[in-house]
Amino acid sequence: MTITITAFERSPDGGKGLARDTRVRWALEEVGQPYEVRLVSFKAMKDPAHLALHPFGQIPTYEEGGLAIFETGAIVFHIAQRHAGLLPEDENARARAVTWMFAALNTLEPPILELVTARIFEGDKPWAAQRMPLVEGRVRERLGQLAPRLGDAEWLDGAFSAGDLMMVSVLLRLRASGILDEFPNLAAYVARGEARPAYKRAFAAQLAVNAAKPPPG
Ligand SMILES: N[C@@H](CCC(=O)N[C@@H](CS)C(=O)NCC(=O)O)C(=O)O
Repeated sequence: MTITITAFERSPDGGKGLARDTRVRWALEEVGQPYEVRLVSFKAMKDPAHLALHPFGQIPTYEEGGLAIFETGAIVFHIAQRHAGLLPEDENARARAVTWMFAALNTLEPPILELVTARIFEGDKPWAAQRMPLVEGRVRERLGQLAPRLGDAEWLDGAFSAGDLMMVSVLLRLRASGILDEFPNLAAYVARGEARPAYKRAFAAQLAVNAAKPPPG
């Protein structure tokens, strides 16, 4: 059955790989599943046809036969459950890998997104300078907890898993802030993720869509 995902027709990041279709592409590359991509404009994302797939009018979505789902956590989990390569066989290890997926999305991503919003969309507000240390502090607190847990390990819990895929994807959003580099083992962890051939293929695929296009105006 053909897998079709949606992605930005023109990503606001111009192809830096930060749009969330990249993590879905990465998961599909890790498990060796071919996929098709339907590109959608910002306008089309709010049209009824797309809203039927994604009630919040966002990307990515995932369609396969009669199945249509959204939310990258659910999509990557679905891919990982259905195909070997992203979740361990051992039940307990599997539960721990899923735990790291949730930790990435529920515990790390919210303060990181808050920082991205503060830097990109609120930087010109009169209160921005006063608020920024608070927002950065919340990110540093989480990274300061994650870093000793990872320690010198290659991945968060044994072999690379969907938990690492999600954690690396979330941490990548921090790179522009410089904060990731304050935690050398986390920066190295992210670099290991980016060095995976499957990530490189996913990155190249989204870049091919965006490279030649100006960001949406
Ligand atoms: N929690 C959702 C977030 C999806 C999301 O924020 N998608 C962004 C692109 S990375 C989007 O579509 N933004 C456009 C919009 O919200 O109008 C997920 O993980 O899939």
